[in-house]
Amino acid sequence: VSYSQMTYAQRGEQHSHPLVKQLFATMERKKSNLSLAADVSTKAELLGLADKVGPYVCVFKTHVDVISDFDSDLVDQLAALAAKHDFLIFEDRKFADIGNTVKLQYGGGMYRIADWAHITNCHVIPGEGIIQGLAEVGMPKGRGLLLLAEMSSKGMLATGAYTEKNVDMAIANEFVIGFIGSRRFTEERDLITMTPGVGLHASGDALGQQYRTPEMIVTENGSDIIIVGRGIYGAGKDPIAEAQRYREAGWNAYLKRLAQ
Ligand code: BMP
Repeated sequence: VSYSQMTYAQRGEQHSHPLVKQLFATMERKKSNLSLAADVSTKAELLGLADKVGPYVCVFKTHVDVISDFDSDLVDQLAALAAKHDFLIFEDRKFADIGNTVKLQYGGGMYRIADWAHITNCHVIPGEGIIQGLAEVGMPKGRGLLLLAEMSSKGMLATGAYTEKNVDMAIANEFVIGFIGSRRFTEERDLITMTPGVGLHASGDALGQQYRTPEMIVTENGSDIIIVGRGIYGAGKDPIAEAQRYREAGWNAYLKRLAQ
């Protein structure tokens, strides 16, 4: 039986990676396969969004390098909100350098990402050394890595043999817990997929983003988690109401998949 036919709870019980076990348990507890892409530019906005939308998401996705007043208190407060609302933190860093450099970028600098982000991600353009470098920092801390097997934007180049290479590298490296992409990629090791570019209405933006619905992504394509940003907090929206709506849409798409 395919993992896409199993419940998140069942998959959590049999998964070998403690972080993924925790993720699936959280998803089941909160009945949420929704991740918020919190692309706001100040500390106050980020923490405000985490406190409001936190109850409805399993993963809170950040781009810390767009926060104009970043400081270490921000990550302390974000960690406290993660405990309060029961979600994991994913820093969408998209590392893309040689192993030695990404080790420095992941563990150090002003962001110290490995100290607070449960999940991060990378491009495999540099070859397998990037995964090994990140693993040296993240594995001892119990973190997990996603590979960008595909992207959501128009004209993206991660296709065909490149995507397949991502899958091979993910299977071979214990630190990898899954992919960013539009679908389930493999039945090996129950590697998860998280999908950005999800929207109930909009078809895209002026800079190449393309949106698909939760049903296309979760029911038809077998992805595990939908990532939604502007659909929830965009101009004129009520973030709590939209988060509830996307949570329900994502969960119903999952229930529909199980019933197929
Ligand atoms: P929005 O729903 O507002 O379009 O935001 C999508 C989020 O997902 C952004 O944070 C973006 O950086 C991220 N993302 C994406 O859109 N496509 C990808 O292929 C990979 C991403 O990380």
